[in-house]
Amino acid sequence: MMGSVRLFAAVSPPLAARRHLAEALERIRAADEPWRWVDPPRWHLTLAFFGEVAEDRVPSLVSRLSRAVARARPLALRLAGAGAFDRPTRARVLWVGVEVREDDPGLSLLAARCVAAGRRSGLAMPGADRPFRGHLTLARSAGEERLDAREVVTALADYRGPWWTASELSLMRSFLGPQPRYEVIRQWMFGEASSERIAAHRRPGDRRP
Ligand code: 2AM
Repeated sequence: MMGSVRLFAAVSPPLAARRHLAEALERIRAADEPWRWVDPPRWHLTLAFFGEVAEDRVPSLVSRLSRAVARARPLALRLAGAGAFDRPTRARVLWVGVEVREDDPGLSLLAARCVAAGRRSGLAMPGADRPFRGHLTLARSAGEERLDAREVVTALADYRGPWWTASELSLMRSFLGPQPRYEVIRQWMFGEASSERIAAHRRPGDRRP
């Protein structure tokens, strides 16, 4: 029987951005216990969620993604502001936003190309009909519970992290559990499909060797 893997494509904030945000969260976290907070090393910006991918579709997805990334150019990003899904009064997901310098459309363009890569590989692309909203998930409610996130969202509304240059896309595998675990399957530098390298056993946020 053929297996499947749960995959998504993401951009990982560098250590400086993680540290800055982790510091800003310290006060807030202590005050809000009902949230299940995501550990900073697992923080990422999802560009496309592929869902469960049958193993025989993975090679097609990998080669299409590598071509999509080859067309991307480095972008200046910072984490900024906050929000909640579905909405702050009844929230299941608490997130910080991402700001792209000079509203460079490159990030949403790359996200759209990743979604297209999934569709052309025959994937159903759950949820991809909604417009791309760049965000980094900070916390989730336990189960299906809806929480009042107004206080946290207000506390983070003016948050602005340090700028960084995003230049790498990761294809990540997700292992479900109380705290989902992620593994990097492939990484590509923007504009350099030929430099694809296999980087198993690394999580976003791990230091480079
Ligand atoms: P989230 O950050 O908003 O929770 C791995 O599950 C990643 O894929 C998460 O970052 C998650 O987004 C994202 N994702 C997008 N759509 C999803 C979906 N329909 N189901 C699960 N995860 C999804």
